[in-house]
Amino acid sequence: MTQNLATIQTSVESGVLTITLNRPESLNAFNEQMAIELAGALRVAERDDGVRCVLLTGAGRAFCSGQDLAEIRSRYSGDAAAQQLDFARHLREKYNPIVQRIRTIEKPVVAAVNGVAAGAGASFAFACDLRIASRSASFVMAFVHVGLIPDSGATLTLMQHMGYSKAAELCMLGEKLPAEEAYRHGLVNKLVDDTELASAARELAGRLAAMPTRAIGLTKRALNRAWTATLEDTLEQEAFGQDTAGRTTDHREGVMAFLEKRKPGFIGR
Ligand code: LHQ
Repeated sequence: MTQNLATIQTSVESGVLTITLNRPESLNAFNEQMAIELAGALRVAERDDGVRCVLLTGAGRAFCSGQDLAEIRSRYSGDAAAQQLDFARHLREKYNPIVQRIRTIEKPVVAAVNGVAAGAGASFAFACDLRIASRSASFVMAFVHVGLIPDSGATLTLMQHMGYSKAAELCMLGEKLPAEEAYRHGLVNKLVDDTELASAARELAGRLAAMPTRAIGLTKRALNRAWTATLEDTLEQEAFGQDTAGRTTDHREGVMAFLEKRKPGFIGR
């Protein structure tokens, strides 16, 4: 079932919710309407048991060019202090809820990076669990070129994926990072030819959607918490997660399938 909203397109197939950012004329620049629609789609994904993987991609030649700079042009006529306050609220209301939901939804979220991902558009891709990219894709920490700092979680997520040194280089110089190089640095999980991206992304997302969703969600929670936790906290988080995963039908199915030498049929519960 495909749904066309003003700025995004969504479709669900075999447990995969594909969200396509759909403002190709501005390289899928993120505006107020997209903030509402993307947050809404992620909310639905979180609640709907039929969705077992989310795939985020862009229409046309880009993934997302970040904040729609044309939309905020009018803000530059006011005084500097007022603009500062606006920026913080803008982030808290429009961007942060999306990044939070991508990171906390207990289902795998995959970015299919089909072209340039710039500014907050890159941050959205970094927030996803996995990134599959086409060879012509790229990442640009464009913030510095407009006198801003990286936002939407990128100061943490980029460093998690690449380490401080490379993250600092990309953020401070704002140079374009081609997908091939991103792949070599571990930022991109899988690199494919442009013509193969859509099918390879569908294949990867489909594979994830057929896996034990509860276990994957609890794994994601444990991985995210481990960043700021002590070993003691981590062991406790794993014990909690394992206790929950261990009570699922999918756990039982996985063990029985192994013992009976057959392929498991996971149902996501
Ligand atoms: C765009 C955009 C765009 C509008 C391309 N907006 N039209 C948070 C809090 C509050 C405020 C500020 O921001 C943030 C977070 C952020 O995301 S800050 C960073 C915002 N993004 C950028 O600074 C990136 C701006 N875009 C670019 O640097 C380039 O367009 C990239 C490197 C993405 C792609 O370059 P090209 O492949 O050479 O494409 P292009 O520049 O020719 O763009 C194609 C069209 O898309 C063009 O329109 P036109 O009518 O001339 O064809 C651009 O104006 C439009 N476009 N990005 N963010």
